[in-house]
Amino acid sequence: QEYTGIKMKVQQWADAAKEKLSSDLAGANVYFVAATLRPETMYGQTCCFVSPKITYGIFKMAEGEYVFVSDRAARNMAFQNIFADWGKVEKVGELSGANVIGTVVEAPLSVHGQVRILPMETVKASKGTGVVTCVPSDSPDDYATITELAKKPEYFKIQKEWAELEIVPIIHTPKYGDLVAKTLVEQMKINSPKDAKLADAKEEAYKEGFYHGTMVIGEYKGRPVQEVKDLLKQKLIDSGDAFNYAEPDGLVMSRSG
Ligand code: ZZB
Repeated sequence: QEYTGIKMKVQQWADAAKEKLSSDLAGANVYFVAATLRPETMYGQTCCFVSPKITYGIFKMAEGEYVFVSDRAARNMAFQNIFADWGKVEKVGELSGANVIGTVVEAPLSVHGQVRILPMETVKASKGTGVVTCVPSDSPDDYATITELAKKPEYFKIQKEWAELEIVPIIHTPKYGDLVAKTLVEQMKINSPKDAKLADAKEEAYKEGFYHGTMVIGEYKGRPVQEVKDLLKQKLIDSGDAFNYAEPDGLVMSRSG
């Protein structure tokens, strides 16, 4: 699977994270790296999800530069020229997802500029980096989760307004309009982030967005998603805001996941 790793630079750590981090990391650049298949949707990021149940590591990428990802992702990254020394993983810290909720990060290309780290219970430790950027306009899972978070902020130990950033249209499709994920979640009567129908909604959103979607924002406004997906990915890579991150499929990886 070939992902784009989006670098979301920490602006302000949550208090619980600050207490646990070593002081030499305080002045360094730390990036939450979100693995995405849809770089063309980055304009619509409204938060970034981690699992409160996963323990993440902070790994050295270059001098003064660190990434916040799962251990499993770090092991993969070490063999993709993402870290300084081939095959070598240098872990400098460890934090549970629960400790970083509320952290403020930069969201490259997003109309919102900065967003919060929020909890998502359905993040899988066995896929990507364990960090998932939230695009509720085009990802049904994200729409269902952000809706739930805004409904029960006390339960999730967040501030309600962190989950209420405006959902702006990114891609128009003839079938589902400008907010594909919202439309699908409503049409399919999905009421929970754990609803099994989300798998079908995701499949449908991928297909419609890719084959029939047109950008309604950004420098490629008016152009088909199919034409601009790779251009936007390259733009993020060229600006230093992203890198390619691949992972092998199949038995070996799923066992070690
Ligand atoms: C932003 C985004 C915008 C995404 C969108 C999707 C959509 P797949 O297809 O199963 O490989 N993701 C990444 N890692 C995880 C994880 N560990 N656990 C749960 N979800 C994860 O899934 C790849 C997509 O699932 C990624 O692309 C990421 O969300 C999420 F508009 O990034 B995406 C219709 C989907 N639209």
